[in-house]
Formats: sequence, C-alpha cells, structure tokens
Amino acid sequence: MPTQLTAEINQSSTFLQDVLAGLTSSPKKLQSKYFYDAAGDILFQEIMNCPEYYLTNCEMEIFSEQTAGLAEVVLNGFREFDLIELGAGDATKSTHLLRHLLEIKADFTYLPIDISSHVIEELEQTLPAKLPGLKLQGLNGDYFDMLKEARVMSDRPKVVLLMGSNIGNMPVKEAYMFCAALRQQLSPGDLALIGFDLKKNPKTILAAYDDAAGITKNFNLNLLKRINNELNVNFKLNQFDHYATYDPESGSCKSYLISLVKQEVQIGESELIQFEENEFIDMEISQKYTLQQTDDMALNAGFEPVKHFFDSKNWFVDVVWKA
Ligand code: AVJ
Repeated sequence: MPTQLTAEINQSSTFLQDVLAGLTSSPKKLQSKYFYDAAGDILFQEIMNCPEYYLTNCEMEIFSEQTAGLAEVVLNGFREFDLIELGAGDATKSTHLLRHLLEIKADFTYLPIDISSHVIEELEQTLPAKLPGLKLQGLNGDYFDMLKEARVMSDRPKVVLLMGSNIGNMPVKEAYMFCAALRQQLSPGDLALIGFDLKKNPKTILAAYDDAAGITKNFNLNLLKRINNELNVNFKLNQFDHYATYDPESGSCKSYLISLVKQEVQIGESELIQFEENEFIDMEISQKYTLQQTDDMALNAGFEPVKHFFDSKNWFVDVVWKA
C-alpha cells in the first residue's frame, strides 16, 4: 500500500478514536485541533478577516511595526541559529521578521513546523521566491516530535516561535505543562517567542468568538461536517447551534455546540450517541491571560522573561523568554 494512503488510514482511525472517546465522555467534547481540514482552513482565514476578530490585526501590527526590535531580541547576539515556528500556517506575520533578519544578514535557518503537510508544501513553494536567500527546512508533524528532529539536525542555538494565541487552545494547566516541556527541549540561552491574547473588555472578546456573520458558528459546525464526511456519520447540522461564552474571572473563552432537539447519531458499527435536547458539545477553549500570568508561566517553566511586545491597544502581547 502506498505510504501516503497508509498514513491517511492511520490518521483517520486516530480521528475516529478521538471522536468516539470525546462523544462517549460526559460532558461531550471534541478536540479543536480537528477544525482544520481544507474547509476549516478556509473558514479560519475568513474568521481572521472578520471585523470582530482583532487578534490577527493586533499581532500583525506588532510584527510589521516593531520588526527591528523583534529582530534584535531574536538575534540575541547569536552567530548562527535555527528559527523554528510551531504551527507556521501561511507565515504572513513571521515573514516580516524573516525579511528583516535577511536584510541585516543574520545567519539562520527557518524551520516551519506544521501538522498540515499541505501547509508545509505551500511554504516550501512560496517562501523562497518572496524571501531570496532564505534557508528553509519545513517539518511536517507534531510539535514535539519535530522539535526533537530539529535538535538532531543541528546543535545551533534555537529560537522557537509560537504565535497567534495558539497557546490559548490549551487550558491554563496544560499550557503550563506545555511550556515546561518546551523548556526541556531547549538549551540555556535559547529563546521562545509566544503570542498571548490579553484579558480586555469581555464584550470585545466575546464578539471575536461570536461574529455577526456567523462564520465562527460555521467553523464549529464544520467539524461535525468533517465527521460526517470522513467517518460516514449523519449529523444534521441544522439541529445544532453555536454558543460562545467568556468568563472575565478565569479568562476562559469557550465555544459549544448545542443540540437543539433530542437526537442520536450512529458512529461506526456499534456506537449510538444520544443527545438530549439542549445538551452541549465542548468544542474549544481560547484562553486569555494577564501579563503577570505570562511572566509567572515563564518562571514556572524555567524561562526568564526578557521582553514584551504590545500592539498599540495593549490587547495582545508577544513575549520573549530565555531558557
Ligand atoms: C487559532 C487558536 C488562535 O482560539 O482564537 C478562532 C482559533 N477559534 N475563532 C483562537 C479560533 C474560533 C484561534 N486560534
């Protein structure tokens, strides 16, 4: 069997296992990492273009207007280094930093890591033309597997980027463990640059996850559609509604799908999943932080916080931590 096909089969069996585990648990839960199939990638692009979704604009402002400052901190006097981006996506924001680093003749290799092989192929095809002279090595896979691979590939100092508030998709405790595990993969003097969405007016935050055009709703429903397509299930999408909440105390912004009627779906041979009227599926967390919390997280993980880069509204921060 072609390896690509084997990989796809293994992947969809993992998807099936995760979906089954989530929908047979109480309360029901699906993992937000599965949002990003081809249709989900497009819907997320549309979310980033929504007037309510401020996160991308804030971080774009940081990367386009404080590029020299970012480059100086990232360069950190290294003679040469590896610039590793976890969840690179289309790399629009980091391209500002890459271009500036090339202009000041920094000696570095850019290693974008993404779970989507499509994303990596796209970057390998488009970035070298946009950024002549860029040394590029895409890595397709899980963050930590690929970080380990990068360590085997070279013993250069490492700068790890985790942007876009991707860390917000973990509950606080998990984010603490993630940062500690990241620190374990780095050597003293290496750097991490992490984008956190900050606590702000609760209405501003809630609107970003409950846009008027209903794109976030479709983004959530698309995961049911993906389950229908890939696992041969029959979710009736019009029998679910999207519900978003933001709790200013904990900083947790959460998305749910609500079953509008008592209903059931068949998954695989034997699993019959029952939904009560108004039962919810926990779909996603987008955690918001105070600046103090990000510093605490750094120290707890064994990093030293060295610099905060804010947008002009102070809604978002890119922090730089030293291992
Ligand atoms: C890609 C995880 C940063 O949580 O803000 C956007 C995903 N979900 N709208 C976020 C998302 C709903 C996004 N991240």
